[in-house]
Amino acid sequence: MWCDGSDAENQRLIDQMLADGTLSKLDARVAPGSYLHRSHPSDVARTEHLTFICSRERDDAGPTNNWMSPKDGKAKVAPLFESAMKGRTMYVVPYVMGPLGSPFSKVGVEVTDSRYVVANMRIMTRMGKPALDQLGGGDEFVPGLHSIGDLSPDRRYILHFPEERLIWSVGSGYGGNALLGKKCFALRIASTLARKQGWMAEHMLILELTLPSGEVHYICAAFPSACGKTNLAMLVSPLEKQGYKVRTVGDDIAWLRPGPDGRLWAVNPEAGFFGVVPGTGPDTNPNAMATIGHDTIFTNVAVTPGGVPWWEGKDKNPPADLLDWQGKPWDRTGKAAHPNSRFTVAASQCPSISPRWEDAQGVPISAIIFGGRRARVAPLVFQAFDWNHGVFVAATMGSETTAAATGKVGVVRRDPMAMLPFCGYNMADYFGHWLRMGTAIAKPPAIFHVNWFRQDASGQFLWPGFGQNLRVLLWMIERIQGKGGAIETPVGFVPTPDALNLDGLELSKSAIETLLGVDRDEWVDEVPEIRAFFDRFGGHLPAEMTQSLDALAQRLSVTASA
Ligand code: O2Y
Ligand code: MN
Repeated sequence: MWCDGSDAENQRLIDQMLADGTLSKLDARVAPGSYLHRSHPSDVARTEHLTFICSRERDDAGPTNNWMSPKDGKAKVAPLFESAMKGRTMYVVPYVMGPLGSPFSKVGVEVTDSRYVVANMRIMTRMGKPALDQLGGGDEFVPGLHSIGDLSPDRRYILHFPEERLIWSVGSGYGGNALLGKKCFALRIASTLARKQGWMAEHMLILELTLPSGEVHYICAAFPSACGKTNLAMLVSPLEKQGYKVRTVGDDIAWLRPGPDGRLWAVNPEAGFFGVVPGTGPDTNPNAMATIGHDTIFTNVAVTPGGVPWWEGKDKNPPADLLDWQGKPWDRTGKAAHPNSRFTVAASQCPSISPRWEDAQGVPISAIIFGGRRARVAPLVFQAFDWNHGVFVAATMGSETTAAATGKVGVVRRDPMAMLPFCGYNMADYFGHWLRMGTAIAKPPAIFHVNWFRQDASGQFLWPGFGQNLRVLLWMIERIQGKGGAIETPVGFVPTPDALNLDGLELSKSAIETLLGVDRDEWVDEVPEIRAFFDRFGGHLPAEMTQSLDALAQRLSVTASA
């Protein structure tokens, strides 16, 4: 069936899914137009260990990707597709990543045997007739073959063939594994295209910040999971009344390219949000709550028998008769909603969506933020000295694992540019691409690093919460304007305590000192860890990366003797 993306077609698919139990309708009074899907209990998240880059040379996938040769990948996985769709309908889903009509958009075609995937792709991309119209008579599209197979993790593979610009996915119907436009195309395949064509496919939110003067800045930010990316993308400005407005352009992926004005310009290739539900509440993310108040597909949340969805963090009062994410009566001990339960919703429903979110030319980027979750070491914010230093900061960014992600707490995982699972080629070559891009952008964005998760000695978070992050963004803008006060430290420029607007926050002097502190001994300990991380890349690592590390070590030792 060739999907045209129309409302009528979508309604037919939804009716079929309601009939066969793939979806259930939620209470039309509290969640109008919304549905619940329960995935197979063994198919609840992206599966990095089953995700492969199938380049001819192993070296082109690099040490951080799983690799198979294209020949081996096809020989292993083609048999899993054999007869997999027998008795099912095969849906042909043409889609556009990027605003319709934009010269920077790209077309994909996903062939799938999952109606749920079709319904999600319709929200997450510009799907159906508009995609065929955009393709016109051309043949430049990224093909993707997807079957849920038998959903067994033993017969699950997500393969990317960057040299053919091809995606194969079998054995999963979930999120990043199955909605091929998202991580598979817009990051892994797109990153290889971008490298060849001189642009960048990045795992970044895009936000718009308007100042009382009317001056508008666009900021990209890359964080590993569980660092508040969606919350920052949809931040409610605590200073809205004073004229500081925040709007959302994208929450997950940015395609960036140098513009004719020498700046870096970004488009959000996606049309929707596939966000984590638990933790989303009226206090943490009111914009997300309003966005998902209607016409939303929920996957793996809890629900009352009457169809009211619920998840941890929605409110403090779980309904008495709740069914957990697997549809069993909730025993009130474990999690009611799966920790990776998701909402799929059109970006156009977001109250904070920017009027320019579908601008065909994109938006000009003033700053790029990288961040991680560190109890110590990284200060609240610092600015890189220049582009190349920013690339080093991004390439070495680390985040402490949370129990949900790995089962181990507090282990530092290096996740360069938050792209570790999403870079479609050798990550060291990717650092090289970033460095080259610096020479192609006459007016590069300033680069910053943030850490909202710094703790005091007793393990309490020092920063009062995501809602206050605007204060840090405003310091960045002042730096860009050549104003914000800063001191030079071995790791970068850190705000002087009076340069941050902390009015109204009850932060003690010592808390501010710790938040902005750069502890030499802690950073000295980072150096060999970063060196060991870099060693993994062997001869592919650009010399600039080791030079930046040596320079950091040098600045730290100068500080020591000073
Ligand atoms: O588990 C999944 O399949 C979803 S992963 C995901 C979804 C939306 C945005 N980002 C991510 C991610 O893993 O970075
Ligand atoms: Mn993501």
